[in-house]
Amino acid sequence: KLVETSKRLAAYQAVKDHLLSSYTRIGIGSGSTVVYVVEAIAALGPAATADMIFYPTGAQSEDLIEAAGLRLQYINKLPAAEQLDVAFDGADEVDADLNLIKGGGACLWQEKLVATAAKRFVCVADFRKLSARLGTSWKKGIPIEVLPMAAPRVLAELKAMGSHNPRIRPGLPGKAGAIVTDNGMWIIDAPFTPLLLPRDAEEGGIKAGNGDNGVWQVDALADKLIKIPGVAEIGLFYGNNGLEIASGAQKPVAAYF
Ligand code: DER
Repeated sequence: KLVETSKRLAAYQAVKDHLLSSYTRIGIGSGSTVVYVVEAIAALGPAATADMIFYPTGAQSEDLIEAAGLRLQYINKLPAAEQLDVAFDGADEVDADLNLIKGGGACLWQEKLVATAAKRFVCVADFRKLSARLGTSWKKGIPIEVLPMAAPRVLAELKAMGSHNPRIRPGLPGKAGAIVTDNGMWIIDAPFTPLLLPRDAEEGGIKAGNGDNGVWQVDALADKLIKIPGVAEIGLFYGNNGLEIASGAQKPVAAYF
């Protein structure tokens, strides 16, 4: 109950603070917290959202938008030179620099696509998600979307990088075999020791942070993971100072807990 209340409060506050009436293009993430974001937007009433178009990050997100009676459009229909005004999404873990682990719902690829197409990225998460460093509370590992036939080699590379027991995410009851994402891919969850922040190294923390003695800094790990052949996208939204999800993308304007 407390968690659901926290999700709802965070969602309503985020919409109040960051859905401006002048906005016309809004990204909607995936998961259970973003359900409250859509609820809060729908609660504004049809007149307030009449000129707004909502861009989903997967099948669940698409259903949320449609069920709320909001206008739906897909990110591939957004002219490449243009951006969304804002994107709202959840996270599995948020560190002190607003780096995120995402992908608990296996929607990370389209989530990152939409997030990087937005001028502003607003992360909405309940109090459980905030921690000092990524990997402290979210123990399941960094979600990585992979080409199924590349999975064995990606697993081997992750082990060589110091991941503890990386594994292909199994299907839920009723689905034999691996989970298949909205994009027809698999998810590998790769646990690492908590990821260092830039300030750790500066403040005399473990100097390396680049995999030496098995300790990684967020951006060093992200840069290595994305280059593994067969990796389509990684569930790390990161930046040295706040969230630069990808070059050119804006840092997050806020995270709500
Ligand atoms: O899969 C994702 O990245 C989702 O945003 C997920 O991590 C958040 O899910 P929750 O809001 O249900 O915790």
